[in-house]
Amino acid sequence: MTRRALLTGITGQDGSYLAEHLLSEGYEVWGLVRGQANPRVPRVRRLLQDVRLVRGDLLDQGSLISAVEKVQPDEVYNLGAISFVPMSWEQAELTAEVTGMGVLRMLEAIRVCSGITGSRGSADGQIRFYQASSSEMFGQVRETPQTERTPFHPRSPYGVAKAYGHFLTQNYRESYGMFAVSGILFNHESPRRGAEFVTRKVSLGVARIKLGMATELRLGNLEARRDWGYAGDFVRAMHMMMTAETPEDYVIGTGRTHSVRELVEAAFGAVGLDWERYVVHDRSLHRPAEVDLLCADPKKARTQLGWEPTVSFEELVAMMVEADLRLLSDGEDPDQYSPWP
Ligand code: NAP
Ligand code: G4F
Repeated sequence: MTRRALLTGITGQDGSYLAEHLLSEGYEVWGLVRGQANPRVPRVRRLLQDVRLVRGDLLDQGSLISAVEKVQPDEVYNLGAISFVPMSWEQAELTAEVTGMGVLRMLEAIRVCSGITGSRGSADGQIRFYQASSSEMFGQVRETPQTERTPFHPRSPYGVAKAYGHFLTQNYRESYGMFAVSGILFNHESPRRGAEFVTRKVSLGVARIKLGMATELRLGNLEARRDWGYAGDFVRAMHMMMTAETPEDYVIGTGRTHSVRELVEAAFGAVGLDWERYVVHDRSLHRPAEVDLLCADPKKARTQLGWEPTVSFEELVAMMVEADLRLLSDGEDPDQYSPWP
């Protein structure tokens, strides 16, 4: 029997990679799209021709119930969110509604459509649920590296909303016996990453400078450290969690950490330029509260799921810079209308 998956966040980075992966595994893939004329839908139609679309919004409970009823999925991947951390200070309430309460609405849609009314049923034959949790929940980290048992200390409204969604997913598993899992994913990037995130801002900035289209790149905190991996590797982990025998939460990351400064060095180095001649440190890009250091301990995913990342930090940076050189040379600029500095 063909398995059916419903993805929220299909127009985002992870939605596109996960859809491709699930299609390659023989799934029928459905993507939830919001809005009356969402400008990112034509890109999804171009990139993912075999994905079917269903309308709905994480802000609208009824639309999620209708989507689940229509698609009758075996698996639901909740990737939709306000995912840009600085935006979560500017629009904290919206972030709470989409990134936090959206998880409740999706879980409720599954619960209602599955007819789960009592407590602790059996997970057999139920719709399986994946929640896109985040290493931002660790925030001001209590220990390094971070594991599934590291306590949370979120530092942004986004991190707080993700922590709510994370605990709620655990709670539905414990309350209703649902097959509901959270992947605590560390930063993962690709040529499809949004231009507002630092890796893509850097790869686009380097490509513009190399092509003579810009003379400087303005960045905030160069000392922050992240565990950056490749999105294509990380979506495989999502699917592995959902097809495991038991529903459990996993930390997914490479186990290596680099500073923004090292990212910049590697990206400019990939095209033979000295970053110090072009990067301008801009204090206005610092955050009200920063997450200084993230580094995963992915041992549980390695031993229980057999998951391994395949792309190194250096390969990832080179891949992104090369892709942006090609894109800009072809006359495209994904950052053209970005509202973010
Ligand atoms: P992304 O590129 O920013 O995509 C976010 C998606 O959420 C978009 O498809 C967007 O759709 C959708 N969305 C926003 N508001 C919505 C609403 N009201 N209803 C339904 N959908 C809505 O994010 P990503 O990098 O692919 O990340 C996927 C998920 O993983 C997110 O939940 C993110 O928080 C989480 N995460 C990401 C990382 C990472 O490093 N990438 C790490 C940990 C966790 P529109 O086109 O309609 O705006
Ligand atoms: O690329 P970023 O904006 O990603 P951030 O805040 O770590 O969040 C991403 O990863 C999370 C997982 O840990 C996800 F949950 C979340 O949805 C998102 O995908 O910033 C990375 C670091 C920060 O410390 C930031 O202060 O880069 C620093 N940075 C320095 N200059 C900058 C800039 N970030 C951005 N976006 N732009 C700058 O100019």
